[in-house]
Amino acid sequence: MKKIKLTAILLIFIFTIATGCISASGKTFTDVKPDAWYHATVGEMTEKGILSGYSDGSFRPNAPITSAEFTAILCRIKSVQPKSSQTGHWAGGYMQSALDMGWYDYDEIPPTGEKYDMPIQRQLAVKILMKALADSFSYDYNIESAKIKDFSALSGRYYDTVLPAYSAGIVGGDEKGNFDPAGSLTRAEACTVIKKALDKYGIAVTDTEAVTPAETEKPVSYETSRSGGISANGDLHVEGTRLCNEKGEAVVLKGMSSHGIQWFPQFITNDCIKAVGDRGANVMRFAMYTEENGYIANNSVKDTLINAVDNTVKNDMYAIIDWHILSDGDPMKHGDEAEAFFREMAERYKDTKGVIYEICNEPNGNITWSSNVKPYAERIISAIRSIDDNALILVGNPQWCQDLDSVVADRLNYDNIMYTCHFYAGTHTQWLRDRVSNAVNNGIPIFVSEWGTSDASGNGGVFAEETQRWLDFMRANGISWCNWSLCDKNETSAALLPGANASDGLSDSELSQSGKIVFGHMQK
Ligand code: IDC
Repeated sequence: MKKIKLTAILLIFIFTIATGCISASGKTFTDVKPDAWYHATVGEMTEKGILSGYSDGSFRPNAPITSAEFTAILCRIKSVQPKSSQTGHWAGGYMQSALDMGWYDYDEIPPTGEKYDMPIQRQLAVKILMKALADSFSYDYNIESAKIKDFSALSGRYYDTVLPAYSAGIVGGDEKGNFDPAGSLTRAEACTVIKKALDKYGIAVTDTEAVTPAETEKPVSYETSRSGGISANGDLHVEGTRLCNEKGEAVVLKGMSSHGIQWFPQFITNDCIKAVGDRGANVMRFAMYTEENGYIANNSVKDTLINAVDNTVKNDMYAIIDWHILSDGDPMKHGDEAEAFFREMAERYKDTKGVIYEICNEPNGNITWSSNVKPYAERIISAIRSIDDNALILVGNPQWCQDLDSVVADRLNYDNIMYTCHFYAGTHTQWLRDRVSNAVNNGIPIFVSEWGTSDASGNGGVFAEETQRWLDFMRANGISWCNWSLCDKNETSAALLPGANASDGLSDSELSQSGKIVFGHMQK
């Protein structure tokens, strides 16, 4: 009985793979189903090489297209040559050419490059599309404007391109008749409007080089600037025991650690990260558990992590990628997986400022620094550094990051390394602060990448007095920190009360007792 059931499930699964994902052209994308409205168009556009899918086999039809992607596609269709550009951005040359040809104006996408990777507004996309491809701009104002239910939202500077596009049937509204001029354009919608314009103006695309997501996946650039953020400090490095910015000035990072991202992805959305930044944090740490249904059993948490890191950088905050070993405390256990993972992350973020690697959360159990953690660290650090030679890397140590004495006795032979100390105020007191002082006095740079106001279980307390001693100590020593944890779990270390909703910011009434203390110290 069991066998039959399993076979049936397997058959359904194989059937879905075989039929569910093939686009009209024969290109396969895991997320473009035959019954999707954009199925044929995406197939045709990718077959023609106008744009392509992602290396993981997806097309991400509902993801917004950026200014750089959309403009570069049209440049390539028109065989426009890229001009020289100072931005260092992959599409900088195309953006300059398009600007010079008047496809868009200086203020719409400033040539500094900082907005190239932001989603393009629909009204601007249609303007660029029409300037690039249209041979006629005729329209009747009364007829076309009446078609657009939210016409009042359309900026006047786009009338002479959006209204002709309506007239030519290249764009239409949504089911309610709205155009949503300031909204973003999805990749599937971009395919559709480009195809309609090509058909309408009889443009044959023969030899286009596709805009590949490999070009567009990196680097991420920030959209907001915060004091203490990446735009102010740039890439960080270590001088002596201090963390320093690009100018060599000492900096301190303060912020939140996520809880396990396999359990609480709702608190690492863009809105939530922004809310944390708006409360004064300049760093976010993402705890990607290896065990407990984390990365080893469920690789897809990596996508959640990447999304969160990208959003953190866009919010002008530093991002720590935490390989969160815990219930299995020997970092060597998943050394192969760790190395492959960190190589991938380093490739992805080598040109992005502000990404920090924490290679083993908390080694623990029957292991030692010199025989387990140090060799693991040497392996992972050299892998990351072979790709990004100045990446800032945080390294854990045995006894849940309290065995600093072993580090003092046998430190790693690399620059730009910080060693982590983790404390929970109800469990770890003056004796651990003494170890930190001893380490610092011996030239060991310390980063408190995780600490809690509770006891070591994540619950109990809040231990406000001991927390205050630790905060004063870290402040006096210029030690950077991340607090455990940004979630609404019913445990005292959680910064948010059960049911908190971060999509509209974080109000005082949503902060737990711990959250109030922690956020109260972000800017001090
Ligand atoms: C705790 C969480 C708790 C979860 C447990 C096991 O707060 O909800 O059930 O992990 O996954 C650490 C770890 C961190 C712990 C935290 C509190 O890095 O994962 O989170 N802690 O126990 N080290 C010391 C304490």
